[in-house]
Amino acid sequence: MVLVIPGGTGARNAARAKGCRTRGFRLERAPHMARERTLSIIKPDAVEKNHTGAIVARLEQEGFLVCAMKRIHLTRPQAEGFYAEHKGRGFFDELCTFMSRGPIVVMALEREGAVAKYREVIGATDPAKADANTVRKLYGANVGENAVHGSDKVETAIREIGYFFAGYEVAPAAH
Ligand code: RTP
Ligand code: MG
Repeated sequence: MVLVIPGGTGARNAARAKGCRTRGFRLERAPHMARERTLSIIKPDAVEKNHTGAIVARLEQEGFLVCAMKRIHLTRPQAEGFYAEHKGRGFFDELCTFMSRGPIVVMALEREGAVAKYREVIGATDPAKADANTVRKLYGANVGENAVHGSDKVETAIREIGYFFAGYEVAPAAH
């Protein structure tokens, strides 16, 4: 049987000191979660409603570092380029019209397991199906106007951050 005690030797010794049984168990370090980046967009609907500050505050509370941020107004070709993977789908035209109708706020966010954690915090694409207290449940109107975008994979995040930011514009955590 495997008993995972996070934190390695120090935590393991502390667990033994507290009288935790260790005989018969194999003690292992918890898997390390990598520090990642993800791209966040506060979409035109949420920017129009002045939800930018509340959404950024929520993301910081969830442990994300905002390492790049800017407010921009996409042209329609820029919106089409960003969402090129959806070209040919029924909602593509509507999506690009929506994303270019007003200013957006784009951010590169950093934390451990950023891509999955961010998607957990924003909730399902359709706000009606999103869990309570997720960003889309709180601020989204419908499946199209759903307040925020998030990268779906680490590789996608790298491409999406590069779509909006030059390398020098992304400031990682000071160590
Ligand atoms: P996003 O890329 O914006 O973070 O959203 P997502 O991964 O949750 O959803 P995705 O399938 O990638 O769709 C991209 C965006 O297209 C709009 N959409 N409209 N009318 C519709 O059925 C429909 N489906 C998707 C949404 O704005 C969605 O976030
Ligand atoms: Mg997506």
